[in-house]
Amino acid sequence: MDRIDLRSDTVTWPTVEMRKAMAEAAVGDDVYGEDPTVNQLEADAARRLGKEAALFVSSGTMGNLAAILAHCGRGDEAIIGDKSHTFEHEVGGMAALGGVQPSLIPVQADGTLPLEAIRHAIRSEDVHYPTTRLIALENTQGSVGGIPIPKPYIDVVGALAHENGLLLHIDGARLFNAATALDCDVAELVAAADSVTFCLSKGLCAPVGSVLVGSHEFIHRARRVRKMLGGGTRQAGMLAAAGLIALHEMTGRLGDDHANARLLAEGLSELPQIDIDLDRVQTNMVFFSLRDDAEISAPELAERLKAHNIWIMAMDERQFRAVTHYWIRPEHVIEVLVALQEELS
Ligand code: TLP
Repeated sequence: MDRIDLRSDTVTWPTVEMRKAMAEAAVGDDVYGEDPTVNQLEADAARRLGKEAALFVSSGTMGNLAAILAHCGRGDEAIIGDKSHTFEHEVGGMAALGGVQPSLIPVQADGTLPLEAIRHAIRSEDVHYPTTRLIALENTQGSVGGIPIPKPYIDVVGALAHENGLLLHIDGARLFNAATALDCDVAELVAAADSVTFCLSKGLCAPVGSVLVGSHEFIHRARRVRKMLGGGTRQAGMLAAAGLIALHEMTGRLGDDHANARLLAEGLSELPQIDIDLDRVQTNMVFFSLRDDAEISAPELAERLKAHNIWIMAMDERQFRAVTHYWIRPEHVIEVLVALQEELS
């Protein structure tokens, strides 16, 4: 990449191997189910996540939306975190396009939704009430710092869902980061879920795409929703070819990104103008803020860093988010720390 870009892991460029695989990909018409590379990606992704079937979609947003629309009908309710990406950053798609009402539960600092609050939110049968249909979790939970949600909690939420005739969806945009941090097999991690979305295009470096997994019957319905959303693509094998490399070769190296996030976090903790909670740095995200006495705002500092070829996200007047990924090496982290020290002194 041509800059040190820590704004997100979505900024990653495809690797050289991906570009080559894309150029050489075997293709067909995927709406007819005839693209061999897409079919391989879907089969491999389903197997890897321990589910029956998978659907290649153009984004994490589309995967979550297709899942919600395939699980829920209009007027149904989905129990979901108030700081979840699906609720906050997906343009209200579940309500706008699915007529699905979110029932919001506060996301805790550890990324979980309190079990008692979930229990309380499940509607009983009453002529006045909407029908609760779905519980949705996010793993890693981005808004609280990319915190991985462990299997025992997911299993309990899955059991709670199923005992009450509900379904469990996981927005696993960074699911492989969670599995890496928890040192847990990814299929075991999501065993309790009825559907899972994971992104190929974040830390895994593919240029486009996410995968939605679940039962054969669910994926059949989700495929129809994807078509309705205009997401039925033709020679998508060009994209799936990069996705296959993402799935098979890039998932194993995410620990490097986590180590770089830790390196950055520890360096930041030495800077007197910065506040950071090191315990919250568990995957590839580093949230930190300027102390009250720092004489510069976060957006101003982010702007100044561009002169050092460093891009970082100011979340508000004081807070930043930095996300490590394949294109960030330890020497880049050192460059960032030196530039910050220079700008803050
Ligand atoms: N997140 C992006 C932005 O949209 C905020 C980022 O830079 O982190 N689920 C989660 C947990 C996500 O973080 C994202 C993207 C999505 C879903 C949506 O994925 P895309 O961008 O592929 O639609």
